[in-house]
Amino acid sequence: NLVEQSKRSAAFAAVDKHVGPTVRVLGVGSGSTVVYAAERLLELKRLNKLHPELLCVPTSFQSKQLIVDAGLRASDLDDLPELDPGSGSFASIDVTIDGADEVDAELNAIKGGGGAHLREKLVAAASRKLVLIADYRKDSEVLGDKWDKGVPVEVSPLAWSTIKRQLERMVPKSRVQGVSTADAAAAFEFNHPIAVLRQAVRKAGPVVTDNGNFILDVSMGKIYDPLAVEQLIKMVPGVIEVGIFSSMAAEAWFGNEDGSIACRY
Ligand code: DER
Repeated sequence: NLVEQSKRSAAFAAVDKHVGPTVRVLGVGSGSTVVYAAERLLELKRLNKLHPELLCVPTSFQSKQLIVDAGLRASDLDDLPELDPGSGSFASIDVTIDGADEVDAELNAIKGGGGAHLREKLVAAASRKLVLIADYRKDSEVLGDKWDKGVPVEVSPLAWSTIKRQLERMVPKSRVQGVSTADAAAAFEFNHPIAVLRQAVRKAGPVVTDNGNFILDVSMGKIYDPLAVEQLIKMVPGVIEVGIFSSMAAEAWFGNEDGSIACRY
């Protein structure tokens, strides 16, 4: 169908552009779009177009399965040396290819629809370059405009209901140094965010992430200042990671409805 075809087009284009014989360490994201990236990696491997010693860094149990099923070698993030010792960068991964739930005009992204955003952000942060791949439904101007399931927030199960209450009291106009609240711009749309504990479908009770935590999906409408919101949420005690990736992606590849491919960078 159109959506799956557009995921596949974006995934193939991004892998072909970024994963060649010189890539030694590749971060592999999670979700359904990355499945097509793994399909392309398997093809390239068969064509001997990959580095013979290519190491792939997973971002979830699912991602690890994709790597193994593609006949590639998986490595843990903390087993890897830094690529450019002595430089400003601490990167240990050449490039990471990952999906997204929504990408705005400045390449900020909402991630975590698949519940993998903690390890995805760790791997992305350790990468020289993060490349997002998505179907046309994710191609947006402002976060929260197309993705209406809220911002995924991984939280400690110990205090999830307290954290829920705190997140629902977040104020759109947080006081900016020296600027009165009245003049501060709104960081997000809703006056009263709604935080919902993500329930599992094929298991009774809440979703438990690969890391043993819960997820609160926080609906706050349009997100005008992703970095401010990411910081605001991250400061709440017990929040482990926020599914807002502010200014982390270098490129985003979208499969369009008409079969064409667009790359935002
Ligand atoms: O959970 C995640 O972060 C995934 O990357 C998600 O954002 C994209 O999943 P999809 O490719 O199945 O839409």
